[in-house]
Amino acid sequence: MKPSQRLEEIAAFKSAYTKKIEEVSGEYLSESSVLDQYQALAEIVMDKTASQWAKTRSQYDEIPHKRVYLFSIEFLIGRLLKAYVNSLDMEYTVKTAMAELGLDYETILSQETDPGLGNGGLGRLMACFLESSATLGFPFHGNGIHYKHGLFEQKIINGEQVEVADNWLRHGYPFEIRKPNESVVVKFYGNLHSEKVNGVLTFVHENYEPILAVPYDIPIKGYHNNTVNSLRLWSAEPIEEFDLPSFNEGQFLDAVRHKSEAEAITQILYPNDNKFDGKQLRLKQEYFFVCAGLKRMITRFKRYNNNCLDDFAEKICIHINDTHPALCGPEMMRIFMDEEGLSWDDAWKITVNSLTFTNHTVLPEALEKWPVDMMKFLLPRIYMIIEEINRQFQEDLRIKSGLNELQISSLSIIQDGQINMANLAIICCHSVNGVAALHSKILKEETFNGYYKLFPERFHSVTNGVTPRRFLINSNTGLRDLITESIGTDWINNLYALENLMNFKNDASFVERFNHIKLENKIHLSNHIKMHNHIDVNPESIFDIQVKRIHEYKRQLLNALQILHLYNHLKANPYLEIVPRTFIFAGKAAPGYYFAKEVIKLINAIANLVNHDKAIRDQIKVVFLANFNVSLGEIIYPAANISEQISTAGKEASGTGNMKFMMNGAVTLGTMDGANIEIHEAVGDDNIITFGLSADEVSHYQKNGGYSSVQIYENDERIQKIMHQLIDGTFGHLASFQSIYDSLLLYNDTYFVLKDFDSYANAQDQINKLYQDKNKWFEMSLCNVAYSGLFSSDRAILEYQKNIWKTL
Ligand code: NBG
Repeated sequence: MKPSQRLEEIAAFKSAYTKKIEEVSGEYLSESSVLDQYQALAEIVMDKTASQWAKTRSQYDEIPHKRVYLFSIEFLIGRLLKAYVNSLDMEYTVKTAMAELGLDYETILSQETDPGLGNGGLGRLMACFLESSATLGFPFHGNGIHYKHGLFEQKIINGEQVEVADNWLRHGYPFEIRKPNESVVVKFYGNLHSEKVNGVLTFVHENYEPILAVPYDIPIKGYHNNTVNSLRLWSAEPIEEFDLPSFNEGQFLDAVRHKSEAEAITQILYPNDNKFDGKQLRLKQEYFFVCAGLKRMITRFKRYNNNCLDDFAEKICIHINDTHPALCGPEMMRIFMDEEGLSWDDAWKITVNSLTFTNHTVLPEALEKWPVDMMKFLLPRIYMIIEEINRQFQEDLRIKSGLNELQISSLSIIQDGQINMANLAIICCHSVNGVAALHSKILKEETFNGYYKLFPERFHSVTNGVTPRRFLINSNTGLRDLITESIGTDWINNLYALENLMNFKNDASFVERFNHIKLENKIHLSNHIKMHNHIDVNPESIFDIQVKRIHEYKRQLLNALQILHLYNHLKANPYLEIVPRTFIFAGKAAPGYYFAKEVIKLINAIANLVNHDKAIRDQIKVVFLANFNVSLGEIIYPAANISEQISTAGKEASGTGNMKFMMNGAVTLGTMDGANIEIHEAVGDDNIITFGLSADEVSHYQKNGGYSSVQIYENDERIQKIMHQLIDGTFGHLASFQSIYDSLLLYNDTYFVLKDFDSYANAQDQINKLYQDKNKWFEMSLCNVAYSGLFSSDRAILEYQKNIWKTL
């Protein structure tokens, strides 16, 4: 763009913006609040996006292309305003205009609440997939739940987690459009009776409780293109606001009861990650959005396909994100048979051919199993269909597979009075995939081995990815500009092009700028820490960071115990010089997960001990940042030197935080688990630090025994000392960590924390040495950026398109 055009654009924006402020607030700019300024910018951006949205819709209709509908119970989209501004290519204009108007752009952006409509990696991955698909110009739409309250806000009070309700809609949400005319009725409870209609046996659902599902659509804008896809979130409402007959009788409470029971369905997001919570309300949520999403989509399909469903599976793919939407299988059967009059066999063919499924965990406690009685009571027709799917599946095995009855029943959807949702998903879908190579291997060889032997062709692997637009381009602008000045702009849509950065590894001015950018990002995070935690940290120290949900298998405990050991070591050697280190943690624990909350408490207790001990001479600092969410992540990833990815091998399906850190030049300190294995392959031995048991070793111990944590304890004085400190009053007479002590020694350390302690401590020593060689460290950091191409969600989406959805 010519400079004169730019000037014109900025002037036009300024005048449109000042006018918009008056429209949204009834005030002149000079009198407006920051919230008004935010709302005005949001509206301008939304207007521009919405006109592209309409255009995208009509283009998709003109050139029919197979569409993918993604069903997920979580979409962790993060703040959208900056993402829209940048993807509309308005960043320069808006920033300059704001500055000229005397406004602070960052403060305006910070008015947006971070919609917490997900717990962690699973929900965030779906948001990355939406962004990448729109950027690739591919018709891919999300279906989920419009939770009134997202994931709780975490406060740390006296070193402990306190949960506060997250009211993200408090000021309204400018990026959604309510579509009441596209509402759907969802039916719960009731009973069935069968009757012959035109000679065909038909099931009629009676005495059900109807709930209205109302959609809210959020535009998903592609980066620097004209594609806008949709994320549709369903909200539960009563069919009628008031039950008038009850109201007339003066039974006011009865009248509002129905309203609040209906709304309860989409009131809260269950705050669990990698843990199944078998509450009936959760099952209601699962059926609610599956039923509403499918109904709308099938209605639309018929409208554009002469009411004919024949080539549904050629034109539509429905992707099930983990098992929460697995009722898509039986619900499609219900719609096709009961509403569209198809035979079982025809309905089944379309269902299986259009459904695909991704598994995201092998932890047994996370795999969903619903009690038969609950399903039967809440969803009588769906239960009937599940039984029939299972009966036919088993019948087929008897005829074709040569398996004995015991083997057949081990593959049953219904076992011990429970419905196994993963089994249901595998049987109803023509594709099943894991999210990193090791995870997919474990699915095939262990978790789903019985099914793998039956349907080897169904099993695939797609390593996760993350969007470089949010996690590098928009959040690390210093590095973005350096990269673009060095290698041009190709990398934005083809992240593999980052490899060209290796040509600059000996370029002194590049090296200096690269290091300087990291330092600036660390200063930025230090300021955040100072403001929120009132702790002074040294930006020149190694920023060693572990941010993710707090979970035993992720082993924040291993990190914490190592810090305690390092503290003991420094106390015992007062003249020892190490490279100063700042250990940073963030992450939420599920409110009911006692052990995880104890770990948060321990980290804060260690922070309190270490940060105030003058004898340590500020060589180490420990910080726990409250309320980890997407926006905080965007400040943290660019500032990291070390990315802690230290799960017990075999337990972390993939991890995606590891990729966000890597893209921003952090070096992974990790076990050979999840996508760490692919990161290791991409950067080579010299640019990652690995340690600990392998997944095979862990699995061997789990199957055959032979591990004794007490034995490790008895042979390691460092471990004896830290174990005693957990219970001997080191952290004050009120703070004792007996449950952590017991889990490690009395219950033999399920997650192999003590077993891996020695190799982890050695790895930390190695980092201390490596970091002292400034050139070496720079090269390691650069390699991580340069070889992060594989971890773009663009690559992941292209693989899904080619191998799973068959849209390429
Ligand atoms: C999580 C895994 C992560 C993985 C994400 C996205 C669940 C059930 N699974 O390892 O724990 O990166 O899914 O695939 O939340």
